Amino acid sequence: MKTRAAVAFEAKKPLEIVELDLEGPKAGEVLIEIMATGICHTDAYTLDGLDSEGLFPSVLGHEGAGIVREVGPGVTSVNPGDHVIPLYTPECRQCKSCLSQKTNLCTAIRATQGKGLMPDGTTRFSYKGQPIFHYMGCSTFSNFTVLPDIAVAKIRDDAPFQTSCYIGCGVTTGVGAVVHTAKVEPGSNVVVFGLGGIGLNVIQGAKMVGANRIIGVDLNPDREEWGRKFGMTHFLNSKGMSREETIAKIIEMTDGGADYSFDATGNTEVMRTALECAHRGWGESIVIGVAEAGKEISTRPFQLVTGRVWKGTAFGGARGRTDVPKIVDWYMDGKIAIDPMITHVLSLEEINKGFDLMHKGESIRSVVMF
Ligand code: NAD
Ligand code: AHE
Ligand code: ZN
Repeated sequence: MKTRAAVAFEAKKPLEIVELDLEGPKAGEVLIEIMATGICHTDAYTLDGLDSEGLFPSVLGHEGAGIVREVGPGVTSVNPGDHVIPLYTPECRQCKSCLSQKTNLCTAIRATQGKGLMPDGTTRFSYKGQPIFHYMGCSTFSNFTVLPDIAVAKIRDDAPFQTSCYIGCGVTTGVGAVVHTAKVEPGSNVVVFGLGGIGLNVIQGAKMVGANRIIGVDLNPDREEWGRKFGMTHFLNSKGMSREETIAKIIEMTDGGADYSFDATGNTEVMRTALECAHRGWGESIVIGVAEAGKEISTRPFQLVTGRVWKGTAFGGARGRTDVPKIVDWYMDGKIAIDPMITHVLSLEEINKGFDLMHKGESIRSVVMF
């Protein structure tokens, strides 16, 4: 079949809207009509050539929602007509990682996914006879895409696509980092670095679980108003502040340091600041941001010797098929907000504008509707 898609032919070049050839689902796979997709900073990072796993030409996008249109042989978990969210972190429920119950990082298809291929080692997309790579196993910047059935979460039919697509990455990552990874307790002091599409969801997750002080840190002063909308109690504009000054200020604001801090910037210097502003003896710092290829984090080991804990989280620690439908319920029941964070709704033809808005700090989430 044919599908309209925004293709990343080369790094650092705008996406091009073209008609691709798409092979139908093979055994264990499903064909999904993507109805809406968000644009996450990780898409921009890959398009900018900063992802060590980045492949071109490819169909980017990993924050979608859509409808199953066809299932391949052997698929029993979903049916045509089901509303679904594609999962870049699948949940096979059979691999060592899934069975461990210690991680959400299912390993069933990770190797081929990182190579831009389906589990059988081939791609379903092509353009003028040349293969086009999948991205994060999702490729939601295409009107139709194919995924393994272990990488789709069935969701309720009454959730609007325009907003529920954001649960495919940003919402689940931010809220999940609080609930699943950090397991923030009521009354905790929380510090969030980077109040964009992910950080604001950390804030609303922290509010949902009853955190006491929720301090947001950003260089963009406009983000103060955004943070306050979702439960931030204090704001620190760290522009022009050294690491030491930022840490000292946060220690003052939290009476000794953060119980939990989160990096949602992807900046390795900020990750260090986030760790070092955590409370001596017990503070935990969670790395959410994805750093450019080649970047490394460092700190004095003394920071860990004296009880701070450095952790990371992918997809908010959520087990996609199990947890994503629950997060959709939280949204539909009003426990978390999504609508105000969707600042721009674009057509596929306007997708590059979504990247520009993100780089200029003018959007929280842009969503493309097919
Ligand atoms: P975004 O562009 O919407 O927001 C980033 C925010 O960080 C902006 O408000 C920006 O002003 C702020 N910022 C940038 N540099 C800063 C600094 N030095 N100090 C303080 N604030 C700073 O991006 P997003 O979509 O929210 O994504 C944030 C990060 O999370 C990215 O690195 C993205 O790749 C990553 N991410 C990780 C996961 C995961 O599973 N671990 C999932 C989604 C996104
Ligand atoms: N491919 C990169 C790392 C990119 C990365 O860390 N991705 C996150 C999700 S970001 C979503 O917006 C993730 O889930 N990582 C776990 C995984 O298995 O990819 C690199 O550095 O190679
Ligand atoms: Zn993402």
